Order: sequence, then structure tokens, then C-alpha cells
Amino acid sequence: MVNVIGLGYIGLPTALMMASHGVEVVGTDYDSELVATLNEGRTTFKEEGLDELFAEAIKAGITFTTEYQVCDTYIVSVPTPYDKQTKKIDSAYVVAAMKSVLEVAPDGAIVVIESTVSPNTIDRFVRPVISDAGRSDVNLVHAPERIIPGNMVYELLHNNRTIGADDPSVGEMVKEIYASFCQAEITVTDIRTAEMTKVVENTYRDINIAFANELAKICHVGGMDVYEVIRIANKHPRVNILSPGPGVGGHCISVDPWFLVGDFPETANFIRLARHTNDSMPEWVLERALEIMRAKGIDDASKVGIYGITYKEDVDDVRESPTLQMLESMEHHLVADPCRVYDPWVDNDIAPNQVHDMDEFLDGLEMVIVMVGHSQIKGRPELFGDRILLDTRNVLGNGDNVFKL
Ligand code: SAJ
Repeated sequence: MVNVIGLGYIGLPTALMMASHGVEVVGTDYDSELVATLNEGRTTFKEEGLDELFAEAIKAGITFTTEYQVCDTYIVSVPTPYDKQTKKIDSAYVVAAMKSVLEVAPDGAIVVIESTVSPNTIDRFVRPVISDAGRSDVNLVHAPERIIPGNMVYELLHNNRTIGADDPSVGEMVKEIYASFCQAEITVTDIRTAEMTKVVENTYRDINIAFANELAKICHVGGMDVYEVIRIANKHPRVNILSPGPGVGGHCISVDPWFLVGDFPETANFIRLARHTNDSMPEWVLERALEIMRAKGIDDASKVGIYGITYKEDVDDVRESPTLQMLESMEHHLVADPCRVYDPWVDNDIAPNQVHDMDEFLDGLEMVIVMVGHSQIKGRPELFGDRILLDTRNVLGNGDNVFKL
């Protein structure tokens, strides 16, 4: 039996996927409300295909509880935030989960850490928990997740995976569990290599997005169309520039590179610069919006609305979202009337002046800053009438009233 600890964005789909492929799974989370919701037959976030997978897993017998189980394999998928001051990983959740696992885990149990951790975190913070508990019989494994919100179910089935283990034969046993559903290549390596690989993957993407964002700034200043430049440059067989945007959000790409900066402050210069470049984008959007407002004679921020709060299109996740960063920045600049905000994917109130209906949102607005390219609006500028649009995601085509980054 596998006990999945932490039923969030990664733990839940992973647990459901295993259960629906014949593995006996119990999901554990310390949040009793979350467990109650799952036990009432409802999922806890929106994700393509998740509800169907949930139904299959329930049929296959998955159960949810707040209790840690006595079993042979644990998969820990709890959050690993970073300390905003030191830029280092905050391993408190992983450490706490590990302590709880050790209270019930029998001799020889395998504990797989799926949470993203920076290189050496397992050596520095997790192993001491095991030795402090007087245990030497626990098999540690690191199997970092790689799935992308918005396409999680597909990617769980089709992405290659990495498994880092102290003992290769244990790595092979864990590989077999993941191979119950994963149809792609599963590489077994050591724990530190697995830790580093995961952080490197997200850092690679962050740096490439930063390059696109810097190009957007250069092209704006130089009076060029960045999207046309990228479109043509990408016709080169060895060039693949990503898309500029209003910033990098989510709990992964905007966080993981900081682990390297925090641990290697003298050497991780390029990585730090990329982070700062991406973090500067919400402020850049604000500057662009002010520029356009001045040019169009709009002097009242209450006539400007912000479309999109989530960190990217067609997900309900708002963690580290560029919109929230931009609203914070507006508050910092003492913008008196907060702009009206709307996101069809966000039901609860998380921003001041947030509305929950497109018509109510657009009523009386002269300009809209589009921060997220949800399918609802992609390719449909007409939904905004003749309002001035700042299209930070390049999803509304070109038009007289459509401005880009
Ligand atoms: N973004 C851009 N321009 C782009 C691509 C993305 O501005 O060309 C922005 C997005 O809008 C978003 C942010 O970057 O705000 C990150 O989005 P994303 O779709 O690139 O990635 P995440 O954070 O949803 O998921 C990433 C993935 N990692 C990589 O692609 C290397 C995923 O595979 C990981 O599992 C996930 O991080 C994670 O949990 O670590």
C-alpha cells in the first residue's frame, strides 16, 4: 500500500493516478476540511480531467484521511516554500511530514519525497530527522514531480521522470510503482542529482522567459514588434524563444531558481538576474498602462480594469500571480482607486474591487489590461467592445485599440 502525504496540486493527482492504475492508495492530509471535501466526493481544485480521474480512483478504492498509515511506501508531496529574505528553501513541511511518517513507518519502509527540494536539502534536513529518530532502516528516495498545471493528467501519463535513490535496487522498486501509470522513460539516479535536476529544469525555463521579457522591453523602447521578431527568429532551426508576458507566477518557476541563488550566491548570477527580470514585469505592465492612459487621455484608474488573476491561462491557481504582484505594486504607488478585477476561474474574493461577472466587469470601463490569456477571451477582442486593450499575453490579435507589452 502507498500512503500519499499532502493532497495538494501534486499529491492529489498523483494519488488518484496510482489508485486508478491498480495501486492500493490512501491519501493523507493534515487539512481536515480538504479531506472532508474529498470524502464528500468533490475535488479541491479545477484541472482538466481531474474529476474523471477522481471518479475512477474512488471506484478503485482510494480513501482519504488525516491519519498517517502503517504501510511499506510513503510519497511525500507537501509544499516547499522559500524564505523571501534568505532565498533559501523552507523545508519545515517536509521535515514535519517526515517526522510523522517515522512515527508509524515499519522497518524497511520506503519514503519518496516528491516535493521540489534544492540540492542537499535531503542530506541537510531530512536525513537528520531519520537519525534523530534512531532509525537506520528507512529507504529514502526523491522522485520530483514534473507535471504542468493545465495539463497534469496527460503529463502524469506521458512525461519522463527521475528517481533518485541511495540504493539503486530501491530506486527500481519505486520505478515499478510509477511505471504502473507512467508510460514514459523513468531514469534512476542518486538523490542529489535528482534534486538538482528538478531545480535546473525550472531555472532553465525561468531564464528563457526572462530573455523573452527582456526582448519585449528592448523592442518596445526600440519601436519594434517583439512578437514578429520572435516569430521570425524561431524559424531558425536552433532558436526557440518563449513568449514575453506580464511576469512569471506559480509556485514553481518563480520559486525554484531562488534555491540556487540562496545556496550559491557567489556563482548563480545569471539565474538571479533572470529572476529579477521576470519579477520586474508587473511593474513594467503598470508603466505601459500609464503610458497608454496618458496617450489616450484616460486619467482615472477606476476606468481601467484588470482581466485575469491566475498565474497563467485556464487554471485556478493564483500563487505568485503577476496580477497580484501588480496590485501590490499599485498599492505601493498609492493608486487611490484600485482597478476593477475579474477572472472567470477565480470564484472567491482575493483582490480588492473584484467582480465575478464579465458584463459587470466591463461596465463603465474605458481600458482593460489583459493579464491572463484564458480560453474565454483568446482570439476574441470583440468581447471587450471598443475599449482600449493592453494585451500582455498577445492573445487578442492586432487592432487599432490593442496595445502590447
Ligand atoms: N510564462 C511566460 N512565457 C512563457 C511561458 C510561461 O510568461 O513563454 C509564464 C506563465 O504565464 C506563468 C509562468 O511563466 O506565469 C510559469 O508557467 P509555466 O506554464 O511555464 O510553468 P508552471 O509553473 O505551470 O509549471 C512548471 C513546469 N516546469 C517546466 O516547464 C520546466 C512543470 O513541468 C513543473 O512540474 C512545474 O513548474 C513544477 O511544479 O515545478
